[in-house]
Amino acid sequence: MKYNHKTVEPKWQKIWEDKGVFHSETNSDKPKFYSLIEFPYPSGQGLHVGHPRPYTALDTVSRKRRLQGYNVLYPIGWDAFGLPTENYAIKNHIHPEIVTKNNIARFKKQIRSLGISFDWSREINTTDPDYYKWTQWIFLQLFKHDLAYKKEMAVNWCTSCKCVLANEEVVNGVCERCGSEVVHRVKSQWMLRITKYADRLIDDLDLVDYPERVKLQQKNWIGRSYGAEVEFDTTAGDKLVVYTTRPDTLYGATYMVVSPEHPYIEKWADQLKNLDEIKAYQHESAKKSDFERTEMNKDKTGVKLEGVTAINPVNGREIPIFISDYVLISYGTGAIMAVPAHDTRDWKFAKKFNLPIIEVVKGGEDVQKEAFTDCATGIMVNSDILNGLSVEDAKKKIVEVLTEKGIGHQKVNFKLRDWVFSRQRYWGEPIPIVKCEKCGYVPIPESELPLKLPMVESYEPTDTGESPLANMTDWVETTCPCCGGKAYRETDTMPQWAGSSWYYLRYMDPHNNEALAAKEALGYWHQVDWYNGGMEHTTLHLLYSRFWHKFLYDIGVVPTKEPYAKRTSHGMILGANGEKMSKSRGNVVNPDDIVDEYGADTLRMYEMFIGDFEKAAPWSTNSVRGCRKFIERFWNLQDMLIDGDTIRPEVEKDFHKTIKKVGGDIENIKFNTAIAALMALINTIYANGKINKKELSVFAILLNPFAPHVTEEVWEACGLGDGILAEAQWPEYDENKCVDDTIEIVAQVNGKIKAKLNIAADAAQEDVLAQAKAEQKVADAINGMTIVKEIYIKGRLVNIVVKP
Ligand code: ANZ
Ligand code: ZN
Repeated sequence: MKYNHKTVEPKWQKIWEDKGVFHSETNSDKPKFYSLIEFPYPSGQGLHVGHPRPYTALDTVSRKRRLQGYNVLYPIGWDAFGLPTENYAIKNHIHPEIVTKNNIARFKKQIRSLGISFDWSREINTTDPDYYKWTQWIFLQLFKHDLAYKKEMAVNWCTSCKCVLANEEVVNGVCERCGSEVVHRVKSQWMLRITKYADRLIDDLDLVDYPERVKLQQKNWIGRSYGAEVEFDTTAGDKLVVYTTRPDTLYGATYMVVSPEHPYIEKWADQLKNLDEIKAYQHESAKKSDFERTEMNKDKTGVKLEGVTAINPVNGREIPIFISDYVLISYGTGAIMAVPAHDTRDWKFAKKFNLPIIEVVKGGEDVQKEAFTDCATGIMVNSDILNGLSVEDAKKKIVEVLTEKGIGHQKVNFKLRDWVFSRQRYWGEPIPIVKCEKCGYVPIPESELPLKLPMVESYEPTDTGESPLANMTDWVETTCPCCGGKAYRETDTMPQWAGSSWYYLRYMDPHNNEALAAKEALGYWHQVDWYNGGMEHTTLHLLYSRFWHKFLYDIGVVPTKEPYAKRTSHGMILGANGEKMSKSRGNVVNPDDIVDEYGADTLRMYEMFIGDFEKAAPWSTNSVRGCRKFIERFWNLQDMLIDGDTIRPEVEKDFHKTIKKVGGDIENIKFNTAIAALMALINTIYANGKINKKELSVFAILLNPFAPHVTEEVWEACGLGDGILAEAQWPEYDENKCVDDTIEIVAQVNGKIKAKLNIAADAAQEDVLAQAKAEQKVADAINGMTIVKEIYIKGRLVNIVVKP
């Protein structure tokens, strides 16, 4: 009988649903396992083939863990507020609520067709008032703890979305979402004090299992730096304070730079002889993004202040002050001491403006030719009391001296800024605050939550920068909960990141009306055990949700310091040409078509087989067919079936090795090599010509996490066990039966035998080479030489060709 996925797949999806096999219980004798994928944004385009990659990956893990006896929570929901829906709604004159509903229905149908083992009874939707009631509640707690505040400030304004953006949403100077120009605008904004958590957001990375690259990106984004603030006297009388990470280089400071926005320019206006030139420069730099301004390789520009100079406090020398756009007002003190000998930007600036370059750390390049920036080596020179010290010691000493004199002190700075939390758009959570003329900003009582988004006629953004809600006088005008006087509702809404900052908690207890989740549920599920998501969220959602979680921990709502115990990150799926899939490139693959033609199991297998899970991979329809063929080969095992309730000796080793390999690889996100092992095992079985019931049951269980439908069908058709496969037990392996057959080979360097190696008969070339190089005699022979070639003749020898 030919395998027909069109009847088999819907059949099993229905059985799983009817039996509720993927429902997770809050409380169970089994160990718990909470696996999470980043919930989708239900866009108008529907699912693309990138979505199933992470879903299938954690589905594979979740299904395996269930077979291993875990109580697994693997939930899904919709992150549905936000701009794309709103923009679509405006264009097509359909209310965003209806657009959202339709998009969700489509996504849901598509996701269901993939046979992912989500617990649909816990489905959530961030635009549901029963959900955003708790988003608003968390905001109120932040407000009460002085972590939400309103501030007039220069913000990033997307000229196309007509909306402010958080720093994290500005990528390479343009809007992360639409790619349009981002300019600065002064606006009154709601802000969240994420900076208060900066230290803990770095330090607590020690508590979690994240890929090193994710930790590093977060650390760099938060940007903790240790340095000092130093005061310079000026001829204008005011003291100019700088932030420096290299106070040791103070004797080499030959000029100073203030940011074009520095308040002293205004203050010193009367004394500045070239004010017009300075003003013109300020005007030019206002047009540039911070990204442009701080680019390393950009030509350095600036204007010298005529009429005011500064005094270097350690040697009394008079030094000039410049304004230049490479110094930002938003960091440190907005002013620097410039040390051209040891800072590359200062060096370039000094060369251009012909300023003295004084070496104060010896041990590297000629500082007239290039800045010497290394601070791990090098000895202080030309620095009076610091001469002869290492950089580290010099830093300590100079800070001591400056502190004693009262003109400097140690200082820790962060790159991280507070989170701009309001958006001038309609399709978001209303901010539950009113403004009263008498009482100021007043939170609405918790009993009035959710504060529902009112229906409006027009939700077009306005050029004035106000949210469409501002036009709804009836809704805006209200009474003050505090004094009963006249008050106005906040008309800005929350950013798209709000609902996703805590959604993983709601899954623990999604229908609770009394709390965001019951204490018992929070206590039982504790934290997410394994979270997979995109690298693009490392400094956005991942950082924001860690911040909210820490706050909820501080106020006693959640029991853990960190939301996610473990994080993994998938690579993107690219078009067949290796470029990003997009409509304009015409290389988009629709998963529905693949499911229709080859089946969900094939799509799933392919998504897991496509390559290293953490790396981007181009789509290949040929390999899709290869996966379908493998599924048919599995299906056809039924034709070779014989009786037998133990694994036969001739295939025993292959089975045990595969059980070990597949289980280990799934846990280590090496899905592709797990599948390769299953492919190898099926070849062995075909070569053997037979498979008995026990063997087929083991094979079916191992394949089940990847291809759940076809394995259930074979399980049932061949009567491989009681009940359905989803309720079976993951097989155990015997370590003794996994030992490889070993063989002896020789290791040569330039054709001369250096050692004998015992290697696994089927060891991969790279492993054999590594083993050879680990031999002392081989290592000695190649030490200091250049490797020209590495040869492995399978089962016989390794030869490493080297030359001096
Ligand atoms: C003197 C110096 C000498 C510096 C030297 C570096 C090397 P991080 O690590 O990023 O904190 N800086 C300070 N405030 C700045 C601003 N608002 N805009 C642009 N640059 C600023 O770097 C701190 C260093 O960046 C500071 O240390 C300062 O230059 C510069 F051999 O001071 B340094
Ligand atoms: Zn009031």
